[in-house]
Amino acid sequence: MIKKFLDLGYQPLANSYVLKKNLKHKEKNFKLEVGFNNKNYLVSILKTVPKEKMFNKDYPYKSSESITMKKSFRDFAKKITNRFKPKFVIEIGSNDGAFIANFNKKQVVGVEPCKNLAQITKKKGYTTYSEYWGPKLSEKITKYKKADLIYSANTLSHIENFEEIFKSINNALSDRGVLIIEDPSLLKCLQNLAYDQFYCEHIYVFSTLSLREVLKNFKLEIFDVENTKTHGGSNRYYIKKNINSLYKISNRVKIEIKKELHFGINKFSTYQTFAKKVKISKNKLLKIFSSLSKKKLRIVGYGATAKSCTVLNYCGLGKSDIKYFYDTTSYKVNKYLPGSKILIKKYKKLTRKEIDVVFLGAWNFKKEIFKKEKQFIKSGGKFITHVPYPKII
Ligand code: JHZ
Repeated sequence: MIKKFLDLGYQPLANSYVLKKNLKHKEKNFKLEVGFNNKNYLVSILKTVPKEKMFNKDYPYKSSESITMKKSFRDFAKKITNRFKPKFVIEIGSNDGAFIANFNKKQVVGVEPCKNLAQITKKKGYTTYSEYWGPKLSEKITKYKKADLIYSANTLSHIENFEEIFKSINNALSDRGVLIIEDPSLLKCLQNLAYDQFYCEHIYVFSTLSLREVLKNFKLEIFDVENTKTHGGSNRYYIKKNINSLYKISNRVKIEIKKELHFGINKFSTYQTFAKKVKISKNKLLKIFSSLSKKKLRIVGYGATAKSCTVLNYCGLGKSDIKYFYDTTSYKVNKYLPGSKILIKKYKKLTRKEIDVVFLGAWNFKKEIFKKEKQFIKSGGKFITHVPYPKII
């Protein structure tokens, strides 16, 4: 049974940035509630939005916007090439190609339903299917040759129907093949009080425990797991078919599940505590904004993320709190954040001439951003973050 534990209010679609001419139009909102399933330990949002409304030709998010992400994909591609020596690789959710760019064009196929993104890798000569992953597509791609490596980062947690995902993966993967998936870690999300990991696109936030339960239904099993720093703390799961005896189940899987159980990831009370702390976090963040506004400080945002949408709309922060956001993504520039309708400006190096305090929408890139904005920090510029608790840095 799925039991609700968190109510983040009515929210617009997180990646639907608003054009100036549509500012007066009423946006479609949906109720963002999060629940826990005590049978398979899955944490999911309760009301989902049709995929066509979210993942289409206007999808704004590009993985290559960050140096950190590009490097992380490059290093990882090298690592798995050495470890598994794959001959045929499929990436589900290839975005703008940050991962597949590291492979030979004949060796890799991308799947990317957002046509604007698929176009980028197609133009570079990479075979890219601009369709939703599912049984038909998996059969089409692997009719003559099964994949010995399937990779999917920040995508499978965005697909509601497990039959669609994992049955198709089982069909597309060779018996000795490996599936590697990477998604935000539920344990990290709970520990960091990162409630902004919940929005329309993140249907699930997986734990090792819950993913292991789900995979059982599809004759798949996790044989290794790694914690990564991306997106505020993610897990990279190495998965194989049950019948594949090439890989032994690593002790790391046991250790990770032990860690999760120790935190209480299998208990509803853990999520009730989390929800209480989220409310406290909201109040603290509002207090910080109100004290800064009394001092008449100039506050802007940095990184108009999907996560920011949840925070701003849940906390009721708007134009009077944050003058504008900076973002490097050209598609987002000169549009407005959904719900809060804060303007997004083309990124410019931060200077004290214009700005006193910066709200870190892309808190997951804090290190990269602080490195870039050394001068601003040196000259007394400050940042506000809400993760793991609201504070001024
Ligand atoms: P970032 C998206 O979430 C949506 P978001 C999606 N659902 C998901 O799961 C994750 O990505 C993977 C900008 N930026 O990665 C670029 C700067 O302006 O936290 C991006 O717009 N300057 C698929 O949106 C945003 O911040 C910088 O220096 O929460 C980062 O978005 C850097 C580093 C980033 O994902």
